[in-house]
Parts: sequence; structure tokens; C-alpha cells
Amino acid sequence: MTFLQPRIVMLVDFDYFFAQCEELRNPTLKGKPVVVGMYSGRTEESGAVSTANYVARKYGVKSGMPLFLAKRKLEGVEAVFLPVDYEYYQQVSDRLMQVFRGYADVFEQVGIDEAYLDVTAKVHGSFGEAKELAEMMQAEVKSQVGVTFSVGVGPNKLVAKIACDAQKPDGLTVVRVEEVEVFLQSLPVDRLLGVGRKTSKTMDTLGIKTIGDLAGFSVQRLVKVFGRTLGVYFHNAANGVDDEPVQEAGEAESMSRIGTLKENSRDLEFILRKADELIGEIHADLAQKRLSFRQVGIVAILSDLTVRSRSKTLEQPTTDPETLKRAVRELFEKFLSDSDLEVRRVGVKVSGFVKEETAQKQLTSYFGN
Ligand code: DCP
Ligand code: CA
Ligand code: CA
Repeated sequence: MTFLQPRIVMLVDFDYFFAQCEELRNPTLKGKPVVVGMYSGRTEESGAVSTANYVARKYGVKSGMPLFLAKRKLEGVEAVFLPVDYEYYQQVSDRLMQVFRGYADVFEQVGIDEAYLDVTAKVHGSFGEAKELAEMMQAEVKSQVGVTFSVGVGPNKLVAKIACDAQKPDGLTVVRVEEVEVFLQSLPVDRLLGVGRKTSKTMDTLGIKTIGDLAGFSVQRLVKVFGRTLGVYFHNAANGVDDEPVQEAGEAESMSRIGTLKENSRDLEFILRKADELIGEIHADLAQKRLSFRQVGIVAILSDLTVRSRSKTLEQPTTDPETLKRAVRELFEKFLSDSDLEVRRVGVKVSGFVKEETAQKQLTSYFGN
């Protein structure tokens, strides 16, 4: 028996997002195969497919595929190839996210085209009402913004995510508590977050092909093979167990570290060595929480104990520690040229968080093939 309040969580994922944005600003594209590509610039044809609309997918075009291959698949077809216009997609995304925020008790954006909504209170804990809410959202956003998206509804984030992938585009899949086991059991294990190519190969050698196989596998053996954290995670995930709360990754949140210099100083490199230690700690913390940041700040506590700070906003949210180091260097450089007191303690702060599970995956898939 569980005493936890049952939750109702939705995952909303925009359909063929970059390509749908292109159709939104140019409706004459609808019905034609549309491929949005990331051109690397080395040669005219080099680069990879970011995404394609469902018309192009019928010809076998997929995200991550080299552009020349997509061109070959669409040979003789009147297809449209467009370069990524990230800024515009970001604007469309911001507008949509504002709308979804209004439907949720708690809202958590995950990347540019996905968000979790905890709607437990809003739908009075009823999956039936949650389904009606999702249908209303789909109708409203379609008529007001002209964009379609897919929704997964489940008792937690994990089930909602997998449910959302089950039917696309314009899909709605509701998995009630009592349906979780049957829903998951026949799906391939790599549908679970964290089961990549390598892990699913290992699982295959253990005779685990489906989520059901994994759910029935001994936890002790999983722990032996994958270690405690992962082994227990895989076991729970396969059984549809996930307690991660839907959490707003708000602008107001920040993460900071502060440290005292061995001696007061105005030497940039000396100060940055301390700052680098702090950045290392912040980076580890960010990676664990899967957050990207957009604002970088420094704090300097001076020899007379006055506190000074400087900050800057990056063009793109990032997780990259080198970008953070560069920004911190720039801020301290500027700071030292504005002040003539010695620095006693230094601090580094990041904020403007975005949960970036998807963005990360996209980047690795670009560079990984
Ligand atoms: N993206 C990318 N490179 C990839 C995968 C995705 O640049 N390898 C970008 C383009 C997508 C957006 O991220 O439009 C969202 O990714 P999704 O995986 O949600 O895919 P789509 O929204 O394109 O399609 P779907 O309808 O399957 O959700
Ligand atoms: Ca999508
Ligand atoms: Ca997505």
C-alpha cells in the first residue's frame, strides 16, 4: 500500500518542431517534404538533418542523417531544404510554453520543444479529466497558434514521456496507474531514458529485450552488472516507478560557490585559478541536475570587505565549463580594470537555468555520427 498522493503528469512534445515552425511562417510548405538542416559549411552539401516534417519522413528522412543522404532519398521529389533558424524556433517555443504554463499546477520546460505539466490538482486526480484537458489544449493551441503537438499522460514523468512517444503526430496517449505494467512490458528497453546503444547491447546479452524482460530481471544481478545507482534505476524504471517531481526550472534559481584566496591579490591568473576550482564544483552540480545556464556572474570581496559583482548573459544556454571559464575571465578582467583594491574572496554564480536533456542529446547525436 502506498500513502503517496497519486499524481497525474503530462508530457507535451511539439511535432516535427523545427519543420513545423517553418510551415507556420510559410503555410505553402504544407504538404511538401520539408527538411531543416544544420549546414556545417564545409561543402554545400555537408551537414546533418535537424528534423523533417512527416511528409519527408515517409521517404525515409530522419533527424541526424547526413544531408546528402536526405537529398538522395528525396531525389525527383519537390522537396524544400531549409537551414536552422534557431532564434525563430525559440520565439515560437516561448509563445507556446507561456500557453502551456497556464494549464499546469507545476510546469517544467525540458529543452526547446518539450514540457512536463503536473496537473493533479487541476484535474482533481482524475485521468478522465486529464484526457479532456489534453484534448482541449490540443484544440486550443491548434486554432490559436496553428501548431500540433503530442501528449502523454501518466502517473509520473517516466510513463508520461514514453506514452507521448507512443503516438505521433497530434497524438494523445493516456496510461492510467493500473495500465502501466501492460503498457510498458512489450516495448523495447531502449525506450527508457538512459538506455543507449551500449547499454541495450549489454542487456541483450543478458536476454533482456523488452521493458517487461527488464522488469522481471533480478535487481541483484542488475546491480552487479551496472552498479548500484544504475541497476536500481533500471529496475524501477522498467516497473514504471519514478518519483521525480515536476519542478519549475525558474529564472530566479541560481547556483554559486565562493572561496578565499590564499592572499589578497590583483593578479588575474591567480584569481582565476581559484575561480576555476569553483567552476569545477559548479559544473559537477549542473551536470548532476542536468541544467544549462544562461547567466554568469562573479563576486569579489575586496580587502576592505566591500562586495562587488558583475554579470553577463550568454547568447545560448550552455553546460560547457570552457564557456563558463571564458565568461568568468572576461568579467574579472573588466572588474580589475575598474577597481584598484585587492581581492580577498572570489565567487562564481550561474543562473537562468534550462533543463537540457533534449538539447544535450541533440548535440551528442550531431557529433557522434
Ligand atoms: N533536433 C536536432 N537534431 C536531432 C534531433 C532533434 O536538431 N538529432 C531538433 C529539431 C527538432 C527538435 O530538436 O525539431 C525537437 O526534437 P524531437 O526529437 O522532439 O523531434 P521533432 O520535434 O522534430 O519530431 P517529433 O514529431 O518526432 O517530436
Ligand atoms: Ca518534438
Ligand atoms: Ca522533443
